[in-house]
Amino acid sequence: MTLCSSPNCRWKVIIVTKRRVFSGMRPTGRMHVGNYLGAVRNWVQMQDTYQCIYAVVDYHAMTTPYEPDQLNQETDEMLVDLLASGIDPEKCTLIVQSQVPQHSELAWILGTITPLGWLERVPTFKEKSDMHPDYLNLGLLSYPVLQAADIILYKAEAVPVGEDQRPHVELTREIVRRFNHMFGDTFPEPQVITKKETARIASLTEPGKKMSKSLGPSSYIAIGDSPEQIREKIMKAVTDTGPSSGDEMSPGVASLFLLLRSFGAEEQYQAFADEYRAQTIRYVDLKETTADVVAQGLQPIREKKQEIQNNKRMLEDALAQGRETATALAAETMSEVRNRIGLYNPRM
Ligand code: AQP
Repeated sequence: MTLCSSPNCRWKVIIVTKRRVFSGMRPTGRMHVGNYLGAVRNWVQMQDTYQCIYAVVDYHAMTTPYEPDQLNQETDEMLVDLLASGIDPEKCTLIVQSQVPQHSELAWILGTITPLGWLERVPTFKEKSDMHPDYLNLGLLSYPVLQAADIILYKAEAVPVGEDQRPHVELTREIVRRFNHMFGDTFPEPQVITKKETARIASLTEPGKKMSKSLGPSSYIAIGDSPEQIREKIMKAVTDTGPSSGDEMSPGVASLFLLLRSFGAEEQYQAFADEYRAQTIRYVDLKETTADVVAQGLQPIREKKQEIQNNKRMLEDALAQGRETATALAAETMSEVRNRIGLYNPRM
């Protein structure tokens, strides 16, 4: 709260600033229902109450094997998927990470204060290096440092993500504490925001693992999949992976129930839950109903995708605006950072 600056005025002026939010999506394949339910649906809701900056994080996509032409294409597709899912450039700032050069500038600086041991214990480093043993690179190890830079470049206070990203945001908080301790209070410690029920959607083919672009198209439902593709994938989904312990559902069955509840009506979910308890459930029926509700739930997104693909001008305008807004915010932060850490400034 502040007082009005006019001499005879006794009005108090309340300046309310929206809390800032950042989150990103790797353009490594089609956006799937794991990305959508775990993160993007939250992003869409937050647009009305927060100042949101959302990014397609193409530098992150370069840490695992990729083809240059494909990266360009995937970035474009991911932008279309985000807009189709409800990301509205009138309400948020939408960018491609590599178009705002301060992301990598700040990442370098943060890299100089991040102990190696912090990075070596990040679970995704181990997972991705096991997945691509011939593609071990420094970028993969320092991925969480770039992610920290992405978030704090905008002094974001909240990061809406799926459960798998929690350790990365925790590391960002550690880096922030270290930076603030070494150079003075500069950045807020960002909070993770997850939707508990949908924070981890399982793979259709390996339900012990999370749904992931890199596990291949049969393991996930892309938000642009046709009803036929959705049906085929769900009918093939793994339901029982060995005997379940006591009353606990197997991960595959639990995953179908989660999709049913996320896209269908509560009564449909309850009816199958009753059958499951009564041990009269037929998984083929559960799969058919789940396939129907997922296909119906994604229909508006499929239609919007088509609309955006026919009007790429709208996407270009949104990105130009997003880049301008983000670059201005980033420049402000970097000017402060450069001063704090003692980089050469001839005017001092
Ligand atoms: N299975 C999931 N359940 C819930 N949330 C998920 N997210 C990803 N998978 C699930 C969330 O989606 C956001 C964007 O993720 P990303 O593409 O940047 O990276 P990721 O987590 O590595 O996603 P993928 O699909 O597994 O990609 P690849 O195969 O390229 O590594 C994040 O908020 C994430 O939590």
